[in-house]
Amino acid sequence: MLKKHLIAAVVVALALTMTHAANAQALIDGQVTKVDESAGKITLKHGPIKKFDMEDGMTMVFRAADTAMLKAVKVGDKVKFDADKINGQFTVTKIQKAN
Ligand SMILES: [Cu+2]
Repeated sequence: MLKKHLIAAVVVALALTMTHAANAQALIDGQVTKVDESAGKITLKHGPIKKFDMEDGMTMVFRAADTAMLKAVKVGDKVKFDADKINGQFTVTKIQKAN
């Protein structure tokens, strides 16, 4: 009984750790080159994004999932971000300043 619980706890802890690591790895390196708050868009120079078949880095415009994101960053900031294709548009779903 006790052993069973212990194993369950270890499995949960391991799963949480793996989820956390996967999330951290999913973030893409980028640098802000333009912010257009009124249009809800941000231009990012980014590294490779495998899920979009972008093997090389490039500079491109993304829609911001939430305009509040655009207030948190400024031109020149190095960032880590995540993006998804939403309604056919590349959309930043998460962005944070890189250290
Ligand atoms: Cu791109």
